[in-house]
Amino acid sequence: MIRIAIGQFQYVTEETMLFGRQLGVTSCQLNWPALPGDAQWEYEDLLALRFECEKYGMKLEALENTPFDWYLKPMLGIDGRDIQIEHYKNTIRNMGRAGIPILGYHFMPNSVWRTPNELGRGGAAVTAFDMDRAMQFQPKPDLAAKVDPDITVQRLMDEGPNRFISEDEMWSNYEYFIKGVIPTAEEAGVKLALHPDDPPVPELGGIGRLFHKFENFKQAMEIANSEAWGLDLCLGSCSEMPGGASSVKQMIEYFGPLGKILYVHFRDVQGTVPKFKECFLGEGNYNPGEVMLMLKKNGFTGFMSTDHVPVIVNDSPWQHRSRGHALGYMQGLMNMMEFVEG
Ligand SMILES: [Mn+2]
Repeated sequence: MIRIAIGQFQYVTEETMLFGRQLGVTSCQLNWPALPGDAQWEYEDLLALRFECEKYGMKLEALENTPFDWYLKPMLGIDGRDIQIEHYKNTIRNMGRAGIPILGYHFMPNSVWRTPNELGRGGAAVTAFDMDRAMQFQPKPDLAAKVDPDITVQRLMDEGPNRFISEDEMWSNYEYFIKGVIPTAEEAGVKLALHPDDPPVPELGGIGRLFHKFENFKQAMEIANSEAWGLDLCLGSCSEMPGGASSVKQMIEYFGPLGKILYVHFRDVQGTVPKFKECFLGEGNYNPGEVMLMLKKNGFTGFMSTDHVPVIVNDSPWQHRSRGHALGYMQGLMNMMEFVEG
């Protein structure tokens, strides 16, 4: 049964949980929850987190992203990756025991890139990406000019390969990582949900990117070859891909019937790579009603979460106002969908 979740927060607080409940939401998903540990999450902490959500009448649907540096070495394919993979497997096992069924992850060693915010509707601040403006952060061929000496990935690259990492190498890193962890996920009854690259381009900062086009998700699914492999289908990231709405539809029509869409980030952008900006639902590349209906018709039965949202005037740090709009928008579409033949 398709359902809506609140997401994009690290701590379970009464305010967050009541906000969700009062808006009629009974599912939640945390991003890199603030739990103890510097390499893996422990069973007792995960169980306590789940119980804390349930105390407020919220189902804990998924955790999205362990801290990035817990699996940076496998992503970069450098020494120490086997130890990190062992810790990651322990986290998966502990999640399974604690009854948390999905772990979201991405495979971007240097993470999400944005250029400075732009103005959206009515002057709302929205995040944006413009490859022209990002070029200055691309390393020179000899890596003499550093991207950012403070970021962990640059430090690891200096210690490790100290050179570009090609898309081919990233494929080999992905294969090593996913084949290392997925048997454990199967045993533990936990599914691993892959988030697309954001922005979806083949390379940034000297590091190849894999999940920027349809064919590559298909390839990853074939490499993993497992019931535990699936997608965190970020509609925003898919909409950023060349083709915009047609990329979103292609992903849903292929992976939906295969049961590979584990959950959905419901957001959109205006424009596609090399230049786009985020926006409110209903003014982006795709029609939200059409896409939600398409998810249903293609067999999707998971949860849909808010993702990044535009910054509305006088909003809170977690953007309650903007999230309230996105959640209400989605709920209205859910209601309308009941009147449409599946
Ligand atoms: Mn997303």
